Amino acid sequence: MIKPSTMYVIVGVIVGFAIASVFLLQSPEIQTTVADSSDVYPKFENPTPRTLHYTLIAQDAEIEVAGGVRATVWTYNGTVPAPTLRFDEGDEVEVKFVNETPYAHTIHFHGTHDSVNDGVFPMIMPGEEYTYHFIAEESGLFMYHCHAFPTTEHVRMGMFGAMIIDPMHHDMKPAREYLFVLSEFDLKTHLRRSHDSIQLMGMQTSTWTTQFKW
Ligand SMILES: [Cu+2]
Repeated sequence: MIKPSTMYVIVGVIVGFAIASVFLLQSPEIQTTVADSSDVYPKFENPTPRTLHYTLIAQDAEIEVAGGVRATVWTYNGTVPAPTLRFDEGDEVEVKFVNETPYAHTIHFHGTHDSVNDGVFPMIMPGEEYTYHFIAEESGLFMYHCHAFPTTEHVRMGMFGAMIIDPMHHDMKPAREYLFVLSEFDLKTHLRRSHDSIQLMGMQTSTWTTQFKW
């Protein structure tokens, strides 16, 4: 049984919140407006956009992930994570992609791109080249990665990196800047390479897990 004094407090709090809510909703400072996409991702004109050319090469590699421990990985340009790409908002970007591996790969750039430059399709087959074009927008820090299927496998094998698109207007410049690209190699994972292959979206692919040697 709730004591009458407790009940007064509960009712008082409820009534207080109700009155406060009515006043807050009427406050002109918090009137909502209709947002469109440019409010969420403001875009600014770059008066001097550059045209930037990059080459990323899909390469199988073996890298040292800890003292004396080496892992077989799939890479862009031989490193995990892949090279960091950096542009200014509004720059025109051209990325030539060369696939030197025995598997189909792509480069999927996060952000908004038309389908032929978004790197989900088409698959770039072994020995093929493909050039992606896009305007660097919206500003922000993004991931790029292989989107060949199964995508999680290609990312886990090492095909990912960071892409920074600097905004045209910096309200405040950083005193120092650090970029962390986090990933994990689990040394306790059983060394295994499955030769079972699976059919996925009409493509033949093999199942790999990261292999270690030490
Ligand atoms: Cu891939």
